[in-house]
Amino acid sequence: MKVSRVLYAIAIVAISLVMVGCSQPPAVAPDQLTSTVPDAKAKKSYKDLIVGYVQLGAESEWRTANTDSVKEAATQLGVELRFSDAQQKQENQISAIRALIAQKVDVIGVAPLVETGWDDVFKEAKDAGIPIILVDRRAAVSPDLYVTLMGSDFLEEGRKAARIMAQLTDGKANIVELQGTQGSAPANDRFAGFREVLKDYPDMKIIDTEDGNFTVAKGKEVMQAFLKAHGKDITAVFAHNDDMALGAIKAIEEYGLKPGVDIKIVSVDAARGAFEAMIAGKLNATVEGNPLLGPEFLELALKVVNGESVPKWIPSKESQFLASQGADQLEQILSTRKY
Ligand code: GYE
Repeated sequence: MKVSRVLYAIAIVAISLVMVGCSQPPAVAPDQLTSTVPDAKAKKSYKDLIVGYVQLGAESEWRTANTDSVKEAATQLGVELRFSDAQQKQENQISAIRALIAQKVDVIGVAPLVETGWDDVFKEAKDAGIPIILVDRRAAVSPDLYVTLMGSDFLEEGRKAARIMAQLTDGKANIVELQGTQGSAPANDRFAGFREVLKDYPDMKIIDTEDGNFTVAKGKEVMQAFLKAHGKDITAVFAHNDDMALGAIKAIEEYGLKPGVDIKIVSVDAARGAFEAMIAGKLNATVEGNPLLGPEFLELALKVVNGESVPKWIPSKESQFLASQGADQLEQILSTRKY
């Protein structure tokens, strides 16, 4: 039959192709493959990467979410991560970077505590051929001392907070400000961005401002001092992060006033504690800052180590949340969030 003859022919061709495949040597022996392409340096994969991450501390919910994100991403991708926590001390960050240089890691991620004071140690990394990736916070160094910065637009966060505050107070407020760690990029920029917008609102006045170091404890302590000095004159609080706002909420309650009602409060980060406070009506709004940078940081690290070009700044995509959205909606949003 014609069909069986065709099938027979196909089978013969297939068998002979397989036999040719088995008996023929490969066109190029495996060990010759690289030498035929003279300057093709073997690309690294995640499994070959050794990455240092010089975290600045564990001062806030945002920070611990950032740490978890980097650690989880490293485990998932099989990257060897050398992590250190500097406990909010720049000298600890500097010695951690030096140790990583000595260990000859492939790349170092740094979340700089403050903006200044990095030139020497970043230069040491550069001289050792180890790229620096700035994660989250900026450092005031010459652009050739780091490959890229990934993180938020802190200036815009300050502006957003001021616009929300203007709406909440109809453009009339006596504001006290809880600043983040003195000299840090987010504190410097949130301070400046907030004031930039306030120029358009002559009846919104900053009556006091103090460093609250981005922590609940310091936020509470500074707010207590503000209340002692200004009492009921205070109508609004701008906290550079949620943790300080949570501390301020406690101080206001202890003082006998209603946070979120008697005193309007706007903060930055949009971490879990802030959502809970908004749902309870004690915080009026939070501007989002995304700490979940781990996967993208490691993707960048791999690209950089493999010589691929990357943008000098990779801004985070961020939103804002208001207590006026209502508890139901906020609860629903919170259930989808990791931090
Ligand atoms: O807002 C704060 C943290 O650098 C964006 O640091 C980060 C800030 C964040 O301590 O909660």
